Amino acid sequence: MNNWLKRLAAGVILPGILLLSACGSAQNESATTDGIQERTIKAGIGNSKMHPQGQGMVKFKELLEEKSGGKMKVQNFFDATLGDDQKMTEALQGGLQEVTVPSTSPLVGMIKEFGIYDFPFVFNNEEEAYSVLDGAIGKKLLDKLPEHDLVGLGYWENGFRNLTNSKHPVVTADDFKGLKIRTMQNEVHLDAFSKLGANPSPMAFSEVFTALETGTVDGQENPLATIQTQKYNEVQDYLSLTKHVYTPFVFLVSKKFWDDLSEEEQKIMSEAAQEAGEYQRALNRKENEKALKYLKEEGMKINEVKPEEMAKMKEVIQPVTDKFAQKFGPDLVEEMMTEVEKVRGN
Ligand code: KDG
Repeated sequence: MNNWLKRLAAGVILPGILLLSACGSAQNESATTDGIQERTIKAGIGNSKMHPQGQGMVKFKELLEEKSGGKMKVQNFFDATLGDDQKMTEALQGGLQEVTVPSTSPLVGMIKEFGIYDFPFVFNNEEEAYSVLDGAIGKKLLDKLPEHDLVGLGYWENGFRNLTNSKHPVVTADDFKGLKIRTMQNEVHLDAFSKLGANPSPMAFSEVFTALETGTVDGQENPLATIQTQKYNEVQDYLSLTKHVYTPFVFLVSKKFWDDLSEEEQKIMSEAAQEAGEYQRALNRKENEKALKYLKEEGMKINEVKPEEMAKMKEVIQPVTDKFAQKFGPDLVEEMMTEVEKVRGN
């Protein structure tokens, strides 16, 4: 090849080849991740990475990164490093954070109807809760989120809550009397524990361990996996399996962020939240069983609560439930109870 031809090859043909191959790879990419942009999602929760909720977030990250061909990246923050449930929810509303998965309970000040999930002793098992959460009622409440600058992609599981304390086993309704108990920031929980004769004190999740350690409160209530991962057993002797209420988590996305996503991005984000949620719920059920065994081995004094004693506790609390049913919407409560009865086959 003479010099002229060599120069032509280097100056025209080679860049041409490079350009063509660059187009080719751009086309390949757009064939798989069309309409997906590079994005970084800040996601925060109060629980630790080891908690089933933390593991659910790890799964969500994996799934979204895979579905977006690595373009949508998730940065997970655990242990309330971005703040507690309420603070992170406000950060989503302001567009400062993209995802959080709080308990529904602290959101009741914003959407009062979420309070129906806080009624004690409504669900007997997870299946009953799922039928309400994953059905028409759950959706109706998620549909209220956008008017608060939030989008809900479904419910994950916090689970059945049990009481721990440093004073004595809680076997009967009377045993609550005089106990200083930390509750979530939720009016149903506050009134229910007051009705049982306890002294409830609302507090953000990240403050609970210190409050138990310093004796500011005598006890708290949470699902078993949380009691284990937060190491409450180190500062609490008694664990009573009261299973007094089932708390859902709700997967929240900032609406400001959501509205900026393409349809395809919204679709894969919904799918990732849903699939990670199924994984999280299954893991949660398994880990709660393991946690019970662990807490026993660690020396907590654990007691079951007989069904007739639970029924008595429910009876004491009933005026609270009735009062809030009026506030949250009697028809909605009725609809929830009908759904539960249907699952029970009644
Ligand atoms: O990550 C979730 C926690 O922030 C919180 O919702 C846990 O149930 C909880 C509590 O007691 O505050």
